[in-house]
Amino acid sequence: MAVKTTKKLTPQQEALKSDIIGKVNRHFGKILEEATPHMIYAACALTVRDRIMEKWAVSHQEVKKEGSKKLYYLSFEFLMGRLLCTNILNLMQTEDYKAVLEDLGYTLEQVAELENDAGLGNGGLGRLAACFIDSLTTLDLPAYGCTLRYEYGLFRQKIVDGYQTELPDSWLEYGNAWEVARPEEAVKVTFGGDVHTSWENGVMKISYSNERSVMAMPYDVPLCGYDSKVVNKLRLWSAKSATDFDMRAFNQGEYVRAMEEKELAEVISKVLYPEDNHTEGKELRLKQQYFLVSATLQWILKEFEMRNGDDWSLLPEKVVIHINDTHPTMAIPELMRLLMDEKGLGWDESWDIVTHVFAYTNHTVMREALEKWPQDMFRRILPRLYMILEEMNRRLMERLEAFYPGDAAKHRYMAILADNQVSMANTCLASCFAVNGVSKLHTEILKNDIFKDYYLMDKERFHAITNGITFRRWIANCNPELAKLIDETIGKGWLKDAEKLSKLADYAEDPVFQKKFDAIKKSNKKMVAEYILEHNGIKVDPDSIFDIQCKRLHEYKRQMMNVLHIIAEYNRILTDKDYAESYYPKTYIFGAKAAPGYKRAKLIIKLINSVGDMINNDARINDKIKVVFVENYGVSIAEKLVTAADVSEQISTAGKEASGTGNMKFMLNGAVTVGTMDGANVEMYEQVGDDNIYIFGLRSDEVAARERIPGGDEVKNIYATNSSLRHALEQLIDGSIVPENTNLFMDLYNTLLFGDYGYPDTYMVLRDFEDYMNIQERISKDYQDREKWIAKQIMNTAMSGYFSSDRTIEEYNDKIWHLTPIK
Ligand code: 26Q
Repeated sequence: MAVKTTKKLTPQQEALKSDIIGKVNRHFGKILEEATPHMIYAACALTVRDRIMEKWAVSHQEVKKEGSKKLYYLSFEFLMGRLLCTNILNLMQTEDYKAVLEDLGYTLEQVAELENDAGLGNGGLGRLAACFIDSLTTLDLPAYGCTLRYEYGLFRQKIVDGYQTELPDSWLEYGNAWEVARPEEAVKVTFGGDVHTSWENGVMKISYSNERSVMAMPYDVPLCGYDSKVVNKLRLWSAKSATDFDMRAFNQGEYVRAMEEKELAEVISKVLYPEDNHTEGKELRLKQQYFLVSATLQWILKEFEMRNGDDWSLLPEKVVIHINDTHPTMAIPELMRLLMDEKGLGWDESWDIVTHVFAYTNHTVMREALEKWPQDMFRRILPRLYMILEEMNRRLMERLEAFYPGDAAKHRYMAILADNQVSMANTCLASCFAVNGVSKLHTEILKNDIFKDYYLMDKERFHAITNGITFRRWIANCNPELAKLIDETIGKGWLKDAEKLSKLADYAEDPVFQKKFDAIKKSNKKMVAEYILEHNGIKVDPDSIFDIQCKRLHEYKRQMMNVLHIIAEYNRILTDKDYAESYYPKTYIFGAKAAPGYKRAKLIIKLINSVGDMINNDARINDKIKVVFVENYGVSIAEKLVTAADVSEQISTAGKEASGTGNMKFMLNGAVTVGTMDGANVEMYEQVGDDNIYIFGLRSDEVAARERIPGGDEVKNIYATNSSLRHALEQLIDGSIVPENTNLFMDLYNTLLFGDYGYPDTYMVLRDFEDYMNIQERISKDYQDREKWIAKQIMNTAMSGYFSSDRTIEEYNDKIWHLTPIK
């Protein structure tokens, strides 16, 4: 731990210090000298939580007094990462905590590192939800995030012999300092059984038999905004056996059976499904979905009733519910159920309310990610919801017949229920008052392609809202030196008004500013080099070009193209003397988790590691190329990597990456992007202009045209004419990379050249390769013109203001939510 400083504390800091010591005493029963670093962390977190709680009490009263409309953001993922530093920053107390901890012999960074990441998400979609809640709160908008309290978040990745292995992420093992349990607000969620209908005075009554119930127990994490008085919360629902609440089973002597049921019930919130951009019809996932949705809606209605009584027609004025991708779609039929079966409303009245309450965001156009459930499974687990979907579908068919008369094929693929499947996207499209894509290009694809026929029925409902990231985490916290330099150069306002960053453009060519900017990048690169040395045992040169691709591993993201290109560069260094002499050293850094069942993605991880072993240990290369795979990529590792990149790899097949948000994090921290015209890259290009981004490859319409034909001839021709690509491909299967197992990468070779269903090169890796190779060569050259390059980096930071999630949230609010900021 750090050496104690002797700086004098201010009275406020003295008070904070005794608060922290007080927590150590009272919470852990220890004196300061006996406290472990982890206790110091927890004590700090508890003092922060106290401060947020004080604000919360006030903010809560304001919302109540004003009767404000509220947003409930439903998401199966909230990838929060660590909370200590963001909370302290948002409370504007970073300097105080730093000083006090130093006085106690620690640094804030050391203490912050002791917090487990809350890894309750797979990737982009989950991290977006986390950025949104920060911006919502900072903009004083009343909002709740709602998700599951997974006991295990996204698995921990351990690389063994170059292969990914998965370990459980037991993030709650030391408890969670931020959450507050609310047992008094637990609700019951019911599954399965038989539904009985009867009529009483002309009103349909629903009853159940043989159903099973699970209790949903809420835990609240209060969240404060940056320099704001508002406190919002993230509500995490945890599954608890109903027998804990209802002791009947015990009285009947069924102790063991009761315990078995307890296990079965509590498994619901046990673990986050680790697939992203892919769905599989797993029963437990279906149960998770209903569990979150039903618990949340019961709570929403209870809160509404407390404030507004039972005039349910006011619900759309007071409540907006956002569905983060289709995963919480069951909220729609569940609200129908609650309004009809529990509150006694008729179908038409309920439908009128439901269709004014829900908004839906789509995050992917990948076919395998469009959620569909087998009808039998759905009916068995959620019989009443299924009945409601049947009626929704019947009425939908009438609407479709009116709009598209006689077009049975169209009705069928637009249906909620068809081909023995329940379509979640169609359920949303049939019910939500707003639908949006997450970048301009992505929204165009929704409107003109995958949701075209719904778009034509009601165009006004569709919105393009480009994603964003919170600048508080993604620069102020992760790159404090750069944030400080910006403060000194253009003043402080930019953290709340990101467009102000554009003033930095005036300094892009200023030698003094350039020098400072470059020194910060260099020092971040040194820090990452140390991290790599410690964790990978690989020595990398901070003066080399840091070229980074970190994101989930997926074929469409094309880590494969990156590796093939590295192999080609390596070959060329070995064979072309002039090239070798002029080659500017490069460090290629990867970070990626693969879904545990995605074999090919896992093989690509092995390939990256094997190529790394081959190159890093080849003396002939003379350390000119290093390839590093950073294990267990997640939010906290991203916070380091994004600050240290010279080149940011955003190379997905055009049309496939809905937006991307990692691209924005790198840009903000002054990396130059090499990318395709995909997702938000297109808008980054618009912001920085041709000189400050490296765009290559097929455009999305060109990709789409190629997807309509098998494309074998084109691929064969590339194979025949591009010898460096051909050579790299052959090395996949000739034992060059892993001599003891020649066949290891055969599947990768085959899928590129022959494809899975007669469509070779599904993701256009081969077809974009040459363009990629050329642009990489240009980057290496341009990097060496230091002044020009640093100017490009500065321009990237300067023009990134548009990608603040504050802007994104303002757009959602103007176009969709219509919330009023709390005074
Ligand atoms: C669904 C059903 C069953 C199991 C898993 C899933 C599932 C889980 C996660 C399906 C998809 C996801 C995640 C999708 C995702 O992260 N999409 C990304 O969203 C980002 C935020 O909008 C975009 O920037 C990315 O482009 C997009 O890939």
